[in-house]
Amino acid sequence: MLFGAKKFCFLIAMQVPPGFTLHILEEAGSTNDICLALADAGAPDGTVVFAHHQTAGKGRQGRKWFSRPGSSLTFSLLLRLSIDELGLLSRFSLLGCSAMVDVLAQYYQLQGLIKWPNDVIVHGKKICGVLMEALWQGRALQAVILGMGVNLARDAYPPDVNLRYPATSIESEVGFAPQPLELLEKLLIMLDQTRKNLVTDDFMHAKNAQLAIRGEWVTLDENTGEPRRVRLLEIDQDGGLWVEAEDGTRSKVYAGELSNGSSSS
Ligand code: BT5
Repeated sequence: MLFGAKKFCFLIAMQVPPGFTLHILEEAGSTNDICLALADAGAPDGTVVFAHHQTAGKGRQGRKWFSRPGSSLTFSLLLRLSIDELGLLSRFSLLGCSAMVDVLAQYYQLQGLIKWPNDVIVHGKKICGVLMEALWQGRALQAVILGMGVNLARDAYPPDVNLRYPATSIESEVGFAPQPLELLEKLLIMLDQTRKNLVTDDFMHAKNAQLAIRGEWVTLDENTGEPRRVRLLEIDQDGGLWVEAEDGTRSKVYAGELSNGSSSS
């Protein structure tokens, strides 16, 4: 079994945009894990692993990502960073979110917003999650893996699980569900375009315009055991999030979970 993939399917039902190499799998545990293994074996920038059925999809900190064949898009993209991009690692989750927001606007007339650090929400509900992982050799960054899960149809996630944040799908929002490979093609083109702007100062200004719950009070859980109430200010050039505490002090955070107070799986 190659890299944990059960079956490789070589029927390519989409135009692969220039610069990308697409691996289509019938079934995989986690496309991120397969992409990490391909990166470790020397696969180039632009390698994409797509799975019709992802059986062990993961989020951050060991959380699960739910998906369903035909109703979800699950894929991972391998990026080898240029010298200019190397100092901007923290912008790469935003790259995935930003491309998704732009695809939602351009093709589905939906206003998506970036819920820092790695979600896209529509009408206050999560439609897409991004999982960025890095492959290191000692202190040298070898590759970045950008894994994205998108809810296409209403049944993309089980109705009976208690998610950390309310969820939605493209079908729930616009009345139809795109085909997974159709959306993948749109997203890859957008990821490629957006990546060209990643190194510019304007990138963060543009992302702040897409930031969800900006200016609002939320609960920030930084895994310290003591979640705190903060007001969301803006994302800094380095990808950190400026927040204001109830006593007016400002600080920048680099990891954490924002919620309205309730949480679960
Ligand atoms: C994420 O993590 O949202 C990142 C999800 C990335 C999934 C993709 S699929 C392709 C690639 N291969 C992988 O193995 N992963 C990536 P996080 O912010 O930690 O959120 C995880 C939480 O989202 C879970 O604990 C659930 O509460 C919730 N969740 C799970 N599935 C969901 C879904 N389909 N829609 C909305 N929320 C979901």
